[in-house]
Amino acid sequence: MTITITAFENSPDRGRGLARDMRVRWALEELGLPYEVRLLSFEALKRPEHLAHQPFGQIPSLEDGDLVLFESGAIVLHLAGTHPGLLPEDAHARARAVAWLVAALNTVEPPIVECTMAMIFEREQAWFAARQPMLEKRVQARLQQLTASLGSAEWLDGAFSAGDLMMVTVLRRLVSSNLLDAWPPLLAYIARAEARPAYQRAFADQRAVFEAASCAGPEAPA
Ligand code: GTB
Repeated sequence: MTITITAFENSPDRGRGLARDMRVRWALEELGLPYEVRLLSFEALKRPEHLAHQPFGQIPSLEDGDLVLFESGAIVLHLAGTHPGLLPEDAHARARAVAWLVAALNTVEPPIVECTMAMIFEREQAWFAARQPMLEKRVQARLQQLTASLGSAEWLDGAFSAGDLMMVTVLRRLVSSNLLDAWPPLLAYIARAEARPAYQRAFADQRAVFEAASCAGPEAPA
């Protein structure tokens, strides 16, 4: 039975692959699994049919046979746990790869989201100038620690894994800021990941949704 995922019909990221369906698309491509995409409007996200699949009214969700799943981390772990290619066979190496995936979502993504959301939505607030340096400092602390962990290695722990996949999608949220500029090893790490054929296919597929929507009607809000 074909796997189905959900994604924005009209993504606010304008085809830059920053929405969280990208990590699921990329995992599916790495694993060589065919899939279909159900595109949803913002209104459709909040309808009972979708809330039955994703209780917070968000994308992505996944249908895989009888299984309906939400949360991009749980979805990538499910796919990586049921098909070979994104988690090592060795139990300890597998546990460490899972740790990197959880670290991406739980330790690295929160300060990045807080900082980038402030840049996008809070710039006009009176307190923005006072608060932003603190938010950027928190992001830089994580980037410094991640750079130290990566060292001169290609990937975070041996072969490319679901941990790297998740970490790169999290770091990519910073690409339109200058916050990665001080960390050339992380820029190279992201570039290595983006060069993977599976990433390229996933990126092109989500980009095609944006291009089709741009041809079809008015531009989505930035
Ligand atoms: N923890 C959940 C997961 O990992 O699956 C979070 C899912 C989530 O935040 N989904 C967002 C969503 O559906 C889309 S990805 N939002 C609609 C809503 O909450 O009503 C977040 C996102 C959106 C836009 C950009 N962008 O424009 O750059 C980047 C990321």
